[in-house]
Amino acid sequence: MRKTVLRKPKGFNDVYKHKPGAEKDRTHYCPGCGHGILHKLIAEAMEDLDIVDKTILISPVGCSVFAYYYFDAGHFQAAHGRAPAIATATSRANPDKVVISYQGDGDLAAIGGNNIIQAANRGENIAVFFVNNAIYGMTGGQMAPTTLEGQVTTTTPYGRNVDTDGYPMKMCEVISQLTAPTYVERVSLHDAPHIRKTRNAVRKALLNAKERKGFQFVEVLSTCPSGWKMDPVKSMEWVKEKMLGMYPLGVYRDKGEEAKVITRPVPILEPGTVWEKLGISAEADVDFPRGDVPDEYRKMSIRVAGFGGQGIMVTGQALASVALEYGYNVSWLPSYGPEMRGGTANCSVNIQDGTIGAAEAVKPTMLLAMNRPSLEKFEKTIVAGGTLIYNSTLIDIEPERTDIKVFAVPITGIADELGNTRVQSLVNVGAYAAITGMFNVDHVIELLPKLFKGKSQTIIDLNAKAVKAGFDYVKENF
Ligand SMILES: Cc1ncc(C[n+]2csc(CCOP(=O)(O)OP(=O)(O)O)c2C)c(N)n1
Repeated sequence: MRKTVLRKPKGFNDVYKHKPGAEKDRTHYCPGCGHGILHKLIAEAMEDLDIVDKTILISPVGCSVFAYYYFDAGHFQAAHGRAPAIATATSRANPDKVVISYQGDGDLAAIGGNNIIQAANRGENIAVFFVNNAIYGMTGGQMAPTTLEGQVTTTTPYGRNVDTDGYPMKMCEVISQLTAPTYVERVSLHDAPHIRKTRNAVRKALLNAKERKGFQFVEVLSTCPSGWKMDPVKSMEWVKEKMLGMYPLGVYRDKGEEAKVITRPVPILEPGTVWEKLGISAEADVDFPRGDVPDEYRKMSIRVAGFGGQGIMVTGQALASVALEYGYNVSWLPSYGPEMRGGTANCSVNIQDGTIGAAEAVKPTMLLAMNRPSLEKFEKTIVAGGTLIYNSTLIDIEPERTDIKVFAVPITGIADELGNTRVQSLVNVGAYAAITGMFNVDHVIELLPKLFKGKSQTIIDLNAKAVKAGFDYVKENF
């Protein structure tokens, strides 16, 4: 006797545990939304094509931003419209993987319009699922490039006027003008027979992607009952009655048997290859022997924060540059507030022996807080057992955490005593060297001409004093 087993396809997680309130075994999509249907078709195909362990999904900005809650795949979340660029890098660096770029019409055809065209034109080995619901769903129903003529949205309250707003954009037609794409089809989710056709298109695109047969583009006409302000049944009818006329279904490109397997050299970012070609030496110029660094300071993820003009970025660059000379892997990532001067600024620095995963110090092992707002903002992010260095000249409150090591160093005061507030950065480096044991203070001073290349000897000497003063303060007081 045949037995029907109802279960989730293996391409989905059993429990959506990344989702807040994970015990609720359902998605965040509105009733009648097409995203859920397409998700299911993709998840089933992943299982049937045996690519669950090979799939990396790039989720966009839009209602499907949380696609990573559901799929049992690798994930990247891209900035708005940038999924094709992230997918390109992911696919090129991982030629054995199946890379999916999942995008809405605002994401793909508006802000990401150029991204998708360039990726298509390069014939990247990616499968793009383009959900065309003729509206910006997530942000409350604004006009999208695909909005129909006359369609009322929150930004076209009198209906889309093609004279002022342009014409609905037909992405399958646009993409299929290019030479490289392998497979381009438009399908729809408005009833069961068309969902079956969509199922086939999804499978074809993923099979081609699995075989590395270039660029796959499936446009899926979909519903947005919330954005369209219609019930789900009416929404299905609306797709059929209104959208199909503007967006004819069918295959726009299928290279079929002629589709070639596309292989590209995998970029290798090893010292001596790309570095050499770029004329950058990956080797440290000065070979500094490392001192005894306690275990807790061997894998540093540092947030340096303060206001603009406090030498925040220079501190971070100096820490990273000195560490490089000791043969550590380093990264430096600046983050500026929107203001030009006097605004907040912070940077993340990683200093480690192993591979650096994320450049941003989301949970730093050390915070160097130069002003009060920075302390208030970032103190809670320090990992338990981590270290806080704060500028006690300007910060007049006590840190709250009791599970971290705290060093109150009057950084601005020390710099002022040397006659120039601007040397705070190197006071920081000196204090850092004393606390962590990671740098020898003489080595740091030896490196100053390189760090301040082109600057006068007076400036170099002043910064040497700053390093020493920061170092000595910590050694004498802690
Ligand atoms: C750089 C940037 N600009 C604008 C936004 C606001 N925003 C979020 S989602 C969205 C539109 C999404 O629409 P669509 O791609 O059609 O996806 P849907 O929500 O309909 O699935 C916009 C404009 C943003 N998050 N980032």
